[in-house]
Amino acid sequence: MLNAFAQSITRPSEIKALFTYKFAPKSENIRRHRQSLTKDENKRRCYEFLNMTSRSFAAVIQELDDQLRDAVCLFYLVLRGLDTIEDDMTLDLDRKVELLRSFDKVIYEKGWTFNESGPNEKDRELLVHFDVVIEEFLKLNPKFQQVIADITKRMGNGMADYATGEHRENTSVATIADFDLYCHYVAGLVGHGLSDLFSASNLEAPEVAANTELSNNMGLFLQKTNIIRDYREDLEEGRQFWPREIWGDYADNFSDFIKPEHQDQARACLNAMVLNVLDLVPDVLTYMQQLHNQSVFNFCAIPQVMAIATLNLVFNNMDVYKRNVKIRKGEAVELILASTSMDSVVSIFRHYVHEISKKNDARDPNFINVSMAIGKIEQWITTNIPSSDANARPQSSYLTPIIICIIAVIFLAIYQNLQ
Ligand code: IN0
Repeated sequence: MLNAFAQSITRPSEIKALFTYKFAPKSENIRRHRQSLTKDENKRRCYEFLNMTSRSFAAVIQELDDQLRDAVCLFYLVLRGLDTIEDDMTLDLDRKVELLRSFDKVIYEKGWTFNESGPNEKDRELLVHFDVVIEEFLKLNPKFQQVIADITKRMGNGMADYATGEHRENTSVATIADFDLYCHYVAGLVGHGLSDLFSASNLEAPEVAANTELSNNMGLFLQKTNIIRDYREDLEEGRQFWPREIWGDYADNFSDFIKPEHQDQARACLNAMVLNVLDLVPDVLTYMQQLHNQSVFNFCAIPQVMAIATLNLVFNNMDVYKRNVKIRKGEAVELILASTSMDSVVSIFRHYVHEISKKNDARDPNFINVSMAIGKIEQWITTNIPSSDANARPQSSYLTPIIICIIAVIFLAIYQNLQ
């Protein structure tokens, strides 16, 4: 925490946010939730696993209203289990594929545990004690179980198809269509599942689940931003998720981008990848605009504003090819505290898109396309957010001179009368 303060020492608003976040009184939702955990050991262990897998996001899940909290917690843990098997490069391919294609059955198998994960798999413990998760899953309302099982089946089979290279030539994702399909399997389907859970809980309207394209693009926006951010980490682990149809225009080999002699091409390729993600922003904003429940809105908005902040951070940033870049903790906390209304989420997106446009260099081969993508976002905002004009061009911008003229005229008149 201390180095979070150090990182944000020159940014008072982030320091203020870090204090507020640390010492803010816990919400009624969290208090009631914590109360219920004292009486349910097995459920308490599930939320312990959740906190283990992702501290900051776990807090957002626990802020969800009672009708939805447990279903989303277990959905998250089941997906983390599937992810841990997919990511495990030590597992024998046939064993991995068999597990991925049957995981939607595994979650109904009381007592099932798995201790074949590689020793350095981050969430290995989750699978070693997966019987705890299954026990809680089986207590869920069947309508929630059905949604989670359906998504687990489609994602497990999608991951298995990719693991067996059906959509790949050797190790890389070839076309942009492949790239979209892979991101659909590992993140788009999460959007489908969450929208189904939101509607099944009656906290959101059935339309939210009906519009699967929007739900899908909520996931793609997060996944594609992560894939750009994690270039170096993935390269070191022999993984390539950037589509050749994009990077092939800038280099012969995917690893060329870390070589000094390929810097200009590397920069242009990075910005081309960001362009591919910017096109998803209008759908992301349209999805969030349809949400009515405050806890669901916060749950959906926080990862999205983190992603647009990260997209701005990676745009034109050659550090991406050297190391894993991350937004400051202070910046992240400020975003969490600000993502509670559509107006503030829109002004956050507008801020970071504006930052990107300031870095968009006319010598960059993607300059025009990036400008157009930014134009489309600006257009979506002025068309869909009536008040947006308010905070677009501060009223004062053209009113002030008028008011000053009027005051001057009045003074002149008074002065002449006094003469
Ligand atoms: C998520 C998503 C998530 C949240 C809300 C609405 C969504 C709609 C569609 C798709 C995904 C949605 O959010 C988490 C956020 C998260 O875990 N962030 C990490 C940081 C990080 O970079 O990993 C954190 O520690 O804060 C997310 O990234 N994913 C996810 C997984 C399961 C569920 Cl239920 C919701 C992972 C992924 C791959 C993007 C789907």
